[in-house]
Amino acid sequence: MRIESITLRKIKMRLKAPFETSFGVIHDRTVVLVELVADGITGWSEVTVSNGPIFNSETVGTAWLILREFLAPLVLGKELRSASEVPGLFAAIRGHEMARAGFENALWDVEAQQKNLLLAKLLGGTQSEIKCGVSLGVQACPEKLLEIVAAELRSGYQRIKLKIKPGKDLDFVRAVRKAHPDILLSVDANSAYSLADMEHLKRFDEFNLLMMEQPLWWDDIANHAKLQKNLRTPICLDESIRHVRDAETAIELGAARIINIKLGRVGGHSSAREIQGFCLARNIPTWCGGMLECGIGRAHNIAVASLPGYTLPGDVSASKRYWEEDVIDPPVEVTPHGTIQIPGGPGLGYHVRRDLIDRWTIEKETWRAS
Ligand code: OSB
Ligand code: MG
Repeated sequence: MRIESITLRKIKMRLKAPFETSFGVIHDRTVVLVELVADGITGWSEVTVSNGPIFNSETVGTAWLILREFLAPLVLGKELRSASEVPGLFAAIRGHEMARAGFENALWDVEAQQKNLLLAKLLGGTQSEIKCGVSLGVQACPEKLLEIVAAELRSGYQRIKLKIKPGKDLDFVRAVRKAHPDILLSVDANSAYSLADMEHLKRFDEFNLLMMEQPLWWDDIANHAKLQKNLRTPICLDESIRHVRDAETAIELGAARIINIKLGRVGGHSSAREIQGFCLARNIPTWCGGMLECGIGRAHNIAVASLPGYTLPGDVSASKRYWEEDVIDPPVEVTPHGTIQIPGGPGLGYHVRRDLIDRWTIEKETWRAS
């Protein structure tokens, strides 16, 4: 595959409802999209950065800069046999996983189309449908949260994850557990606690949670190991896992019993596959996380979650939970039993709606191979 051109754009998309986490409230997303052309075939991907450095250190602005100044020159005009060669081209670049994933993942879409294969199949996917859960933002009061939980369970979702933060935690989780004694229930703190909160965090053990996601510092693995020794609830790491070596450290130290794999956070499909393979070999359950993606990122996530070892319901859910209108056709839909069917091929398996993307584009830049 010869990489002929790359177009980067920003599109503005407003969420149907604001999403509150311990790091703040998100009302809309500036979605960075990559459109990459190789051998006349167009591949798409989404750069899953937030507007500010609130989840990890990347932002819309840093991703754009790194993609333009450092990554684009390394791929433009290059002749590659497979998208799996992209991480090698980027080997000298430190960090900026979400930016790197942007180019690599778009090339995976091209490669799948060129081989007339569904991306899920090209990556080694074996499941015909994936299990879906929902991630619910922090709510004003437990009563409001209970209403939302009931509605999501009626839609069929197989696991409920509650965002928590100090002051909005035990009472909310207790109310949901009391109303639904048997559901798969988890919490995600997005690094809102410290080791000084050990006694407080131990109180979550009474709720029989599937997991507690990233309670401590975003960039810390060792202290999660100290916490896990004192908790019955399994810890799942999200923010702290950037590559397979982090997953290895976490598992060897006993810092996590479950790993959340996010395609952008780990730098793309090759890295996600390494982590998946590593966890599978060690019987560590994994699941696919989400970053409030538009349809393009969502389609990539669906492909990822079809691989072996993604045994727990993930955060990949229906387009209509986030957007009035999505940039893919059909939008992502969830079955009444809480799954997403893996689409037919080739490539992402969804049609990309360029008309909508063009209409919503607020900034665009194209680079061509000389
Ligand atoms: O920690 O998983 C997270 C959204 C934005 C940033 C971080 C996280 C999340 C979610 C939502 O939990 C997942 C989704 O519905 O896409
Ligand atoms: Mg998380």
